[in-house]
Amino acid sequence: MSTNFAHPLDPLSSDELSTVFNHAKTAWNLTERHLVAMCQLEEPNKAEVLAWNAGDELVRAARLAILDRSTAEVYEGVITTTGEVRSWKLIEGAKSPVLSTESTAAMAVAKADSRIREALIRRGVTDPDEQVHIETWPIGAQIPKYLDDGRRLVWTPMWMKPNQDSNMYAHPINGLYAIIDLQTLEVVDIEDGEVTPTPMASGDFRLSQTGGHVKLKDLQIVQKDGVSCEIEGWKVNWERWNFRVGWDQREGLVIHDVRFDDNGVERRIGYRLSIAELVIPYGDPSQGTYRKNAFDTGEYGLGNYTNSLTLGCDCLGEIVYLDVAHLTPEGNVKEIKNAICMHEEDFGILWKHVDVDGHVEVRRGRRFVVSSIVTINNYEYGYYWYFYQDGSVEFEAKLTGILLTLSDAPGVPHPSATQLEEGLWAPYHQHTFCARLDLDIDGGTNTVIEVDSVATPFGPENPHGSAYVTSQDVIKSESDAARLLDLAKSRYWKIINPNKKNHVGQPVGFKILGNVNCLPFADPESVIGKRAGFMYRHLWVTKNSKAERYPAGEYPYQHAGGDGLPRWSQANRSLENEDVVMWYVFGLNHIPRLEDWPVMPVERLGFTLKPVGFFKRSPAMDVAPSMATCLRCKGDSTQPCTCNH
Ligand SMILES: [Cu+2]
Repeated sequence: MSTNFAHPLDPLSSDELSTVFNHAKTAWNLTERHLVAMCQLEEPNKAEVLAWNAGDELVRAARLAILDRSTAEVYEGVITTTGEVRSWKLIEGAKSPVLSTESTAAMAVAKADSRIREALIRRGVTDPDEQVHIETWPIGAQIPKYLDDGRRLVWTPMWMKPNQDSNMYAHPINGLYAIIDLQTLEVVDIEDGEVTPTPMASGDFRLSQTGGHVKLKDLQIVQKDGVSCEIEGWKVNWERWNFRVGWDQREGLVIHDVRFDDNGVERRIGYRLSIAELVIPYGDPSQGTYRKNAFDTGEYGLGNYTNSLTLGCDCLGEIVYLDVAHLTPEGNVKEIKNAICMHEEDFGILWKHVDVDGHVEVRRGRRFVVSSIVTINNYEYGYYWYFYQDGSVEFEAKLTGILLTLSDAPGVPHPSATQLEEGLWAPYHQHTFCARLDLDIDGGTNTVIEVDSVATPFGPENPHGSAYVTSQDVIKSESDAARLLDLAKSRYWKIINPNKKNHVGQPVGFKILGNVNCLPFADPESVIGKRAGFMYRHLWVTKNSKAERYPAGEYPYQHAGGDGLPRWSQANRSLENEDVVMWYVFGLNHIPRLEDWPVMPVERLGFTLKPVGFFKRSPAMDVAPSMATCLRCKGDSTQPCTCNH
């Protein structure tokens, strides 16, 4: 039995993963025909976690989704590290995410198929084994009628790799796709359309190819007195913040139990914050693209693709890393070293004022960063959580990597794509994220309010025409809780604790502020529109339920649609002064630029949780001036610099 955890929300350790899998094998008679689709920490109930003290008894448990390859059925079970089975059942109609083992096998099957090989040779490939890379994608759109009998299918975009270090995305092979049954590993159909030239302009990006000749002087971030954080296992104390870092095979990075020390009073802000789904619908209707509507979280398990980070490259400064582990489909433990990076960053000035007599007060701001990066085929996603000295928490997604491409005969127009080179196109697409925010503002029961700014009509209340007021609309129940942003009203949403008032008699709260956002262009009646119905609103609020974890449901792969937030909301549960979850949907409408090629400079989007009436006044006032020696005034390093540089 393994007990190497310090807290109920610590991610499952390597020992715990292998222990639960061994128990599961015995308890559920798992054989080679079974694959682990997902293994997650079975988080105890919130009340149990909040009441837990170090040293208390706790039996840890894992939730496993098991794929039976012989029937393509999915079973889910919860089993403890002591071998006690808490549940085990068939999930009717569920389709497992594509597992790495299955992808590898499907690629080999496609490559070995004589029809594919001949079709590749017709397209100018001289060595199909060495010069072609095949990807296995879920069919994210209509499945051909004659194949739509419930089987799990992948289809296979293919790329030419003229040399081992070529960027294959510069050389998409057009008009050739295998459709493979993941269960039988049969090529059930081959779509072999028009033969068009494969674009051969280079997409090279390796240093050995680009030279990287633009150089700057070295920049070091040194904390000579050490870091300002204390990290005990997965718990972080920094500045007045404390929280726990978590990690999940499906969601990747998770933040738990966020608290802030407000002049000696520890106040709860968030219980569990994660990015619960990421879906990328593509907008080009051509054969090579219309099926590309991947749920990177729900269909792949984003955490599986977590990078091992490199000091000085991915992260700069005094870094603390955390390692994570997960189960492979075969049930082996895979460890990812340096999976999560934590450090402090200088973040410019926090606040400043020069008084009439010339007196200067200025504070430099610092932020604490927890981050992780995944690579899923062509794209990289960085998830960054920032904690600020003004009481704010920010999530930022960093999008980089390589544009997904298509090729076509020179001269054929693609109005839903950007031409990068002759015959090489980058289709328009949207990256749509959904954050699941189980916030607990000063306690477990909260209310969400929509705040609009509204101009007062000319008249006795507004004689000069400049007046405007805010109107507050309490989101009372779930039928009322799917909302859209409105620029004309400067709309925002806040979550308050109606039971706790600040010194001016208003309920304490936080608001959520997005930056970049968009709405989907896929028709709500399209396959992707139905499967990702959550995309059509920016905010959803639900009553907290442990069973409601992902906005498009537990198993979006080939799902008929309608699951997740649109379905749960129909229960129309009351949301006033309840334990609620806010789901914030934010997207980047990506119209590719030439400058996004061949590797896209980081694009950023996300949201900030800002206190509104949570504190009596700015918590940044308590921050001491920085004492670093100013290189310009060469000031005394025990005194704040006043030279204003
Ligand atoms: Cu993009």
